[in-house]
Formats: sequence, structure tokens, C-alpha cells
Amino acid sequence: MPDYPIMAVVGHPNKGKSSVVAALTQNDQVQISPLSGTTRVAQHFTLKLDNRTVFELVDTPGFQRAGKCLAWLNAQELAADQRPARVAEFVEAFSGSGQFVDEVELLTPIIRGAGIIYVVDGSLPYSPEYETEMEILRWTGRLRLALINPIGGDTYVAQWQQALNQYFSLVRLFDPLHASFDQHLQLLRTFGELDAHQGQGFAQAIEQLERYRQLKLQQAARILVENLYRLLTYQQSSNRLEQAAQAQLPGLLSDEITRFNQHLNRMEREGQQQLEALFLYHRLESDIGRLEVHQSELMDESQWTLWGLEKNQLVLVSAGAGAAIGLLADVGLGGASLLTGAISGGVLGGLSGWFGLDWLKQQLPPWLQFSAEKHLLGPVKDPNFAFVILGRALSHARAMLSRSHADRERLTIREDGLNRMQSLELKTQVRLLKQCRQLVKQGPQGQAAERLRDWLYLQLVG
Ligand SMILES: Nc1nc2c(ncn2[C@@H]2O[C@H](COP(=O)(O)OP(=O)(O)O)[C@@H](O)[C@H]2O)c(=O)[nH]1
Ligand SMILES: [Mg+2]
Repeated sequence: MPDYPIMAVVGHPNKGKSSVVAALTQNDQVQISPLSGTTRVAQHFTLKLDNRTVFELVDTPGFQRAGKCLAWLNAQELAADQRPARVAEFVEAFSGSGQFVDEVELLTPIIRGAGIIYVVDGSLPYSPEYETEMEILRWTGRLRLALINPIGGDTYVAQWQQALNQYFSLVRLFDPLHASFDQHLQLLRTFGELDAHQGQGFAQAIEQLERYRQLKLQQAARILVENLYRLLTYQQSSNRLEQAAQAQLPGLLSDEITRFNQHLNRMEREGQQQLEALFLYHRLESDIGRLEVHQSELMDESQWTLWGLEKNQLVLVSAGAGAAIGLLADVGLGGASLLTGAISGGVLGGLSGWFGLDWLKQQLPPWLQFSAEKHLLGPVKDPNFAFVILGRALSHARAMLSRSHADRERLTIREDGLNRMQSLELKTQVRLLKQCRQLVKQGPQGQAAERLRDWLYLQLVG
């Protein structure tokens, strides 16, 4: 036996065995299907941290001919102490024979020493047909734990508990689609306490999982700040913008803004993918809504939500900040600039003598800078932009943390999830704005970046 714990996950088809395996081993490649009989051979999945195997779960096909199997086992008079050997005999007799294919597959890891996790569906009533397979599992003499998966609700959980208690050393309610990280740890801890042989291995597994969780959250905060910096400082060089100004070609200008938006979205998505990889999601399809910098929509009320702040909230920040002048002076922004982006307005004002630039100035959103000398578009100067990015990034990161690797649905983030920044205290909002401005000046190695990382880390832990 290897030095890490091994458990075989068994039960009827379609009770969520593969889902339990996917969730606990944090593997989104495990096949999960509403069709029964998807798993025909036992598949071994390990959870590895830093290339070291922490534990292994064996996903097995369900019992197909439990009745016939038990009849075979019972064909000889046996004392209880001989039963485990009899099961091994069964596996040996039918291995490769083409008979009892599923039973041989699922019993093989068990007779080699794996513990048993038996999975049932708590939304369907208990019935004695399960007793045959539970009896076979009892014959193996291995440590046996049962998980009641409330697939369609918990109506029959109590009934199942009564029945399972007679065959298993431990019965727990466990929902592989919604169990939190702490619930995973708790389950592993219980396994460890019960399993005399593998207890030490489980204790080590828990310790490592906890340590890596911390490291990953720190890494996540670092990724978020680096990406925030990239987005806040993004500039697009453009000769075409000047052409747009001189020839007054709105099409050219809007092409440039589209290109700017596409790039912002690409950068944001790259950051999200880094985070997904960090939390071991390799095939996640998501529906997060585009980050859209669009001039005509700036003052459109329906867009304020997307921008991370409600219109009245923004007025509140500005009015509140006006009342607390000390805070505002600290950020370096006037109350009005929070509303309309007067910072960039000033910059553009300086360009108004240029031929054609008056027109361009009117066409560009006031918070999107354009430097005529350098032919540069961006960076976005509106302070709200930082909040939008932070809000979206936090929503995405939190979704990663609460998601199960058994979940095969698209990741969707509701619009109101993007508004988390507005629920923060005014003081915090102002402080964050200031740190974002400093981040742009100091870069991702500076002190502001460190403060932002600390704040984000706390948001992710809590
Ligand atoms: N709603 C819900 N569906 C689940 C849950 N666990 C499993 N399923 C679904 O039940 C089906 C069978 O799951 P699977 O893990 O493949 O079962 P297995 O055949 O026992 O390996 C899949 O469509 C799963 O998405 C659960 O906790 N809640
Ligand atoms: Mg399966």
C-alpha cells in the first residue's frame, strides 16, 4: 500500500459517486453524467499538492448483479472471519472472465486495502434492494463510510440513516455540489479518526490542504492586483485616432474604442483564467458579462450598475466626501471629479487648440484619455473603473472558492455580484480609490499594491 489514504467510492449508478470523487479530489475532469453506466471501469483519481499525492479516490461502476454476487459468496458455509477471503476469491474467480465485470471492478481496490465510501441518494426512499450490496460490502471487512447525497432534497435522509447505521461505521450527509472547503476537511478528519490504518495519512492530507489553501489565497490576491494594475494602466497606441480626428471619421474612432475594449476584456479574462488554474478549474465555461468602456453609455442610468456603483451611491460618495473634506483631499480628487472624471477633462482641455481635436474630444468619453502627441488612447482615468474591475474580480474569485469541482454548469455571475464595492463603507471606498491611484504610480511592487493585496486576501478569506 502507498503511504497516502485510498478510498473506493461505490454505490448504485447515478447517486453521485463521480460527483463525490470530483469534489473531494478537486478534479473537474472526472466524468459526471445523468446517464447511468457512464463509469464502466474503476478510475483512480488522486489529489496532488506540489506533486505529492495527498489521497486517492477510486471512482467505480455501480453494482449491476449484486444479488447473484451475494449468492455466489453464500454458496459455501463460512464463518464470519472467512468472509473477506471469500470476496477476494470471488474477484479472482471472475477477473477477466467477462462475468460480474462491474462487481469485479469495484471490489478489486477494496480487497487490495482501500476503504469504502458508499453513496446513496437521500431524496429517494430507502428500499431493501440496497441490502444485498451493503451486505457484500460488509463481507469485505474494510472500513465503511456512507454518504447520503441529497440530490433532489433531504426527504428520506432519516430513513436512510436508520438503515445505513446497521452496515456502516459512519453515516454523513454530504452534498458534493455544495459542500464548502471546511466541510471537505471535516469529512476527511472523520475518515481519519475512524480509519486505524490510514488515519495518519488523512491527518497529513488535512494539514496540507489547509496550508495550500492559505498559499493559494495569497497567490490569488497577488494575481488580482497584478491584473488590476495592467487594466488601470493599459494604453493603446493608435495612429488611426489622429486620422479620425483630422478626417472626422466616427467609424474609425469607434473601431479604436472597440479594439480598446477587446483588449481590456482579454486582459481581464487572462487574469480570471490564471485564477481558475490556481484553483484547479481547467475546463470552466463562464458567462461573466463583458467589461465595456463605452462613451455614450457613461451617463446612461442603466449602465451605472455595470460600472459598479449606483448613480445615487456615486452622488453619495461625492457628497459624503465633500462633507469629509480631509478624506477627499487625501485621495486627491475633487467631489465633482468622482462624478464626471474632471481629471481627464483637464488633460483633454489642454488639447483643444489642435486642429480637429475639439471634435475628437467631444467624441471620446471624458474619462478615457487621449494623448495626441503620442497617439495613445487610455489609460481609463475614471476612478469608477478601478472599482468595476475590483468588484468583478472579487465576484469571480469568490465564485471559484465556493464552486465544486463536480459542478458542470456554466459559471455565471449575476449583475448585482458586480456591485459589491458599493456596499463597502465610504471610508473604505475612498481608501481603496487612493490605493488604486498609488498603484498606478508605484507599480505592482509598491506599497499600495501590498495594501491592496492584504485587503483582497481578507475579502477572500472572509
Ligand atoms: N442536484 C444535484 N445533482 C447531483 C448531485 N450529485 C449528483 N448529481 C447529478 O446526478 C447525476 C449522476 O451523478 P454522478 O456523480 O455521475 O453519479 P454516479 O453515476 O453515481 O457516478 C449527474 O447528472 C449529477 O449532476 C447533487 O448533490 N445535487
Ligand atoms: Mg459515475
